[in-house]
Amino acid sequence: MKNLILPIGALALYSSAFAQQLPERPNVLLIYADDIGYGDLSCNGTSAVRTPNVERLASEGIRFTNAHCAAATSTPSRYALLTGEYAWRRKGTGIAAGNAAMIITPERYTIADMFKDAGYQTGVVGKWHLGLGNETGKQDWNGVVKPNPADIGFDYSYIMAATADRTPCIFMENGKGVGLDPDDPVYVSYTKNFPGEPTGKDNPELLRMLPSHGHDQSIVNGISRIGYMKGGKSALWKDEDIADSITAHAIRFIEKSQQSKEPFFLYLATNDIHVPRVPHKRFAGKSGLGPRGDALLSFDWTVGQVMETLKKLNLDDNTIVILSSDNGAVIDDGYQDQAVELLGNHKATGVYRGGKYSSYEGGTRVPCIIRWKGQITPGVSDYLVSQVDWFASFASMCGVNLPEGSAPDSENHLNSWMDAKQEGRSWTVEHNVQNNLSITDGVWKYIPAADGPAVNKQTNTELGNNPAEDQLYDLTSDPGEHFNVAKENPEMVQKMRTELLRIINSGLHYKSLKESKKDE
Ligand code: NG6
Ligand code: CA
Repeated sequence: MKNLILPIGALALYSSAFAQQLPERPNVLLIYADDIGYGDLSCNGTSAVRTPNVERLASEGIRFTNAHCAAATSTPSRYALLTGEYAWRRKGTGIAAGNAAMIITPERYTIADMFKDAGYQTGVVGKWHLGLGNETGKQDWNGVVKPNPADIGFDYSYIMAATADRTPCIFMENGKGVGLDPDDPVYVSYTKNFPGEPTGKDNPELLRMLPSHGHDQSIVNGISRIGYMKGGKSALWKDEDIADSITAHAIRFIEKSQQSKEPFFLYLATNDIHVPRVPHKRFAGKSGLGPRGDALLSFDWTVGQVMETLKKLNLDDNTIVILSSDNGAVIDDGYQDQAVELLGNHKATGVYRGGKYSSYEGGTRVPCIIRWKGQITPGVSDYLVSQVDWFASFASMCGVNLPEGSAPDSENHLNSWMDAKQEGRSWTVEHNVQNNLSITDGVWKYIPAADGPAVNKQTNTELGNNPAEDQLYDLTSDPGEHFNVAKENPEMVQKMRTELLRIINSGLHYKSLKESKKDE
């Protein structure tokens, strides 16, 4: 359908060179964590929690030490991953409410469309956070909400509309609420409460975990959320079962895909380790770091389960597994879950400064592993790579010609994904929660002077905003961005500024940042 709109069309042509190398198109399993920081996974060396399944994946593949998501929060990172376009080029791509309209409109050509054009079976399971339906706040959650992931290339979806801390607290399968009883319809509002419904603000006595900031509206499963909802009792998720449910549906998708000869692309977006962190009792209390550490164990379990499934189905050699995260680490993100108190020596962002929301490296430098048994030589890559490039890189692998105007920021770096010795990107733009941009070439990091608070006081995160001066860091000698060397290196500042402006202005759909900020 999109090919009608975009006349050039996507042709699933297989380049003869690649076809020679590969007997079959590989399956692609993308495991996308939520809020897991660079240092949270033990393969990266600074975690107080062992994540052995991820360690094994890393030892069998390439572990990237300089991989970036496109933004320091979820919605814009996911937008960029799926569209191949930096989210700051588009208004309305900031952290989405639970009742937001679908942010990626059906006429956009997405990475899922690309895989479909290559003949893949496509699926998304887990956290969505990219809006659903045509109009914000106007969804009928009791019917089929459209557009949904099926309209942007996913044959199958089993998703949480937004996040675990946002209403509606139900899973949606192919656009429809799962387990809803027609006699108990579900309603959602982000403006006012439904009469008679308790809230975290007014009824803290009903809560089993108190918010630390925000998160004081409707109560579901003894936890208050962002947003209001009522009804839908039979469909409400139990937080402690979310990881099991997501994992089971991911495994089912993989198993079912084997009934067809076509390969699969599965975007498996975990809820772990986003707040509220309420892992299953198998993990509760097991990490010593409280629910945040326990959620890491839960994430690792999910990784183990899907890896076991691949093995059992004899798909190891024919499946590319990628693992990464949507933004950097945050410790207290809104609930009193002891994450701060029990942190100890755990370094969630590794040596990197800032974290989720931030322009500093802790915001977007995330764990990243790719494994393809028999094809990728295990190793470590320190080269700069970005999630925004998965689109063009996999399109190249599949031999799909991208329609003109699609994936404008995505570059084909298939070689650097497949070979730790191959250099990656020249530059990548980092995007913080205030929509402030910075840029790195992997060695230098430039953060232009920009308005915004220095610190997110709620989460205690340094955001990197400094209206008074430019910042320049030498990441080789100072990966923690402690010494601003902008004044000593005016030429480098100028060079990076020029490059950043060139990238901004190269956008096909560029609106000035000021304009997009106004629209947010
Ligand atoms: C913030 C929430 C935070 C989290 C974040 C989105 C408050 C005070 N904080 O607004 O808890 O939900 O949005 O996280 O409400 S993300 O990983 O999905 O981007
Ligand atoms: Ca996130």
